[in-house]
Amino acid sequence: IITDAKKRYSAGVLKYRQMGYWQPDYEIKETDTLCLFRITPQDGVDPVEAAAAVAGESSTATWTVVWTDRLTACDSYRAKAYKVEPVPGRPGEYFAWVAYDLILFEEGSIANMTASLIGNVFSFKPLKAARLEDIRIPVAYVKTFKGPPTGLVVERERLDKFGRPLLGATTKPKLGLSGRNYGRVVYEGLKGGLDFMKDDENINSQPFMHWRDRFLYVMDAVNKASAATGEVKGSYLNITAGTMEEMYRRADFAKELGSVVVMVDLVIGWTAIQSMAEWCRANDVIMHMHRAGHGTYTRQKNHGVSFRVIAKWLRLAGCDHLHTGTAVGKLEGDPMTVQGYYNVCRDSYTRTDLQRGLFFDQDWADLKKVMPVASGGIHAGQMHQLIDLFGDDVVLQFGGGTIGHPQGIQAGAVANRVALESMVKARNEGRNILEEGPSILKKAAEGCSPLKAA
Ligand code: CAP
Ligand code: MG
Repeated sequence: IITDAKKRYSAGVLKYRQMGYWQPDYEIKETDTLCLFRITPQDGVDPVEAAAAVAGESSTATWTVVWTDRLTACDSYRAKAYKVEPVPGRPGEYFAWVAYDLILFEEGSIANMTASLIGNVFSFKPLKAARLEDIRIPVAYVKTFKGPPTGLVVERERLDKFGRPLLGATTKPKLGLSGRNYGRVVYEGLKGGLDFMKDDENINSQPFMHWRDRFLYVMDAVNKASAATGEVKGSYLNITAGTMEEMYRRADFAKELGSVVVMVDLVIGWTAIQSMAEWCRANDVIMHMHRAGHGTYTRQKNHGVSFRVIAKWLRLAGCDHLHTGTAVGKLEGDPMTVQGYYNVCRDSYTRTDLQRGLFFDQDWADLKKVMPVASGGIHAGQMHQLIDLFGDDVVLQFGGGTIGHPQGIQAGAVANRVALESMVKARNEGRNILEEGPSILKKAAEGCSPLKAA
């Protein structure tokens, strides 16, 4: 069947490259959106024709020329593939660069941009596989998005916490706790020294715990822990639900209870994300983004969408915290590539850096910065590696690495806070924490039995 399908592929009346979608001498405009696709053409399909087909199908083309083309300013509306190169060390794969005119996208709409860029093209017959590796969004288009509702600078001011990473933990087990027991976990974690606790991605309003109970018990725990420690604390209340109406209802209740933060999952979709960001902007609430589902786009190296592109879209759409990977925990990730994602979240201007997977300069045009979140199988013993990799502007989140502590949840939180503060102190004294990390932790553990046990 596959062989037949390949045979049946034909560009139609004219090849895409002849229709103007291949322009190797194209002069890039400052206002163009630039995309880098990794394409794997079907056997026998010329890579340049495949690149032109991607440009065509993600902008104006269909499989044949149409009379109505002549009724538009078709030349500027066509996206232009302007460069194709083999991917080093990956036979059969090519990088294809494509430029899109500003007029092709609606202002302030990720849904519209993605309907073109990752719409039909990913199931297009001339390609075995396609991956959107990187994107340059022009300043003119960036300025049509409102970006993070709070941003990391204002978040630190509101929390009154500076000069160190923030600490968090995901309440575990993921599902099954009653409201009262759940609230107890939140209290213990925050009282022990964490800044944030967090709902898991799949906790919404199941029979064992209705969402209102979760919110009530969690906020009771947050208030008690704040009073006991004198610190601003929060717990990301997951407001993900089946409809926008229900999400707004949950967000309003979180705000009414005094929560500083709400959380949504990536799976709610781009328009829902932009709407919730709008709500957070209007209500001065931090928006935590859990990237649940991203692996379906990002994991395969030859097909899908890179996380650096998703992170760029999310910064435009507006979130304050974003799960960005750890490179050292239970989930896959290469340290250099992951650092590239952090740059996308935190830079004012992201420079091209091929080692970190960044193919374009990106001017963020003063859009607020996103606080990245490192999470997934990390623990106090990796504190030196985490601080070395990510610096201070990050939330380090230890779920199992807090709630699995042998002496209890509060002890787990104490161990993480002491490990963090001793490592930040050592770094500020100019010590090489990557080399000395384990001995710094052992020394700190002499005065802290929870850290010793951890
Ligand atoms: C972490 C976590 C997070 C993942 C998400 C989990 O728990 O709650 O959902 O970290 O991954 O369910 O696995 P642990 P990412 O701390 O106990 O591992 O941050 O990469 O999106
Ligand atoms: Mg989780």
